[in-house]
Amino acid sequence: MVDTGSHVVSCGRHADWRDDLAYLDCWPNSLQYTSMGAKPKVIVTRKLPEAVEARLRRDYEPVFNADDHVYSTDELIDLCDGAQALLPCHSEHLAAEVIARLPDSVKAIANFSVGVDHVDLEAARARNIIVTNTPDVLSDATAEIAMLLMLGAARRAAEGDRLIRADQWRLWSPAFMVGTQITGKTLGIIGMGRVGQVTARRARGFDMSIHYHNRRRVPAEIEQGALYHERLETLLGACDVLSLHCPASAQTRHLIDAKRIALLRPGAILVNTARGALVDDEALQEALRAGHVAAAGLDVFNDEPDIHPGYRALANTFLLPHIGSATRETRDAMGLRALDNLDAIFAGREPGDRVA
Ligand code: 8YV
Repeated sequence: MVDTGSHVVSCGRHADWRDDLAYLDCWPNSLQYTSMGAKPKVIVTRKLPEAVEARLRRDYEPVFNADDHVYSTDELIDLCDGAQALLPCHSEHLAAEVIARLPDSVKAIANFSVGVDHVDLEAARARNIIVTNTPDVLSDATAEIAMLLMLGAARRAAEGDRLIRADQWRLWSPAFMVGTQITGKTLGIIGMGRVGQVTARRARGFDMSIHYHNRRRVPAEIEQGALYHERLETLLGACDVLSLHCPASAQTRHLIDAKRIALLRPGAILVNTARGALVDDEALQEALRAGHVAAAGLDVFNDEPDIHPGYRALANTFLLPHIGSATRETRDAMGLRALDNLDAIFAGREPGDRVA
């Protein structure tokens, strides 16, 4: 055990989780600064909540991003010179080429996000860089947005709002702004992870029956009576509303394509709070134009914020700018969770949310 002041690090060869990474070989060098009493230097790529920045100032040597712009790769690499960790958001694309250019001093990437599709985990593993995420703490906030999207899309909320703002509301009639009721309908969930489970719970409050597709069937206490579809295809034909909650990866890219959209019930509603990459934009827009998909509620997009312009032209889309986790409570919790992970790493412990 090496006592490095505030940071205590185990150097024994028995230090299990680091063995497979040959982590100890580079660890002592990286800790010279702590044994001299210096705090680890952390590059914080975006503006974080005050409580999170205060803790960073107290326990680390943070380098903040004064105007909150998105760093170019060159800027990021230059900033990382002499840094021990990076605290990025999903706005930073840490592709293999970027990770390959990080200085050797960088030992950890503590993400301010649950999704890690913006980080090449293989490349990080190859360089013995530990990567963490922030699960759990954003499930409630994201499930709230899933419900908002469901209701907003089904009840034409954005259309109604636009009409009033444009001072074009002239009449009421029984045929005016008629939407789809979600109460009592069937909700299909793709990805019964943390956010999917909370969304299912909230939807039950609207008497919705829950069907789901997941890599594996979840235990009965999580299912709460939800019907498991081993094949995605059978789920598609069974639901009135489809909500996406699975991670983006090479395997799930354009999971919702023209062929699968055709399997949805006519008049189905699609909701996406996960990642834009799950959806083939052209195919969804075609189905929205044809009315096969009655409406879509989207919080995430391909290439955001430069989203496919076709969505703006469609009246039956309810669009939000990736605000799934954007509550004060959740953003604080995400930042503090990222710091818990960093604290563990710099104390030589296994971080709670390690993904690489
Ligand atoms: C966050 C998200 O706002 O955590 C995620 O994966 O998609 C979000 O809701 C975002 O990632 C912050 O970096």
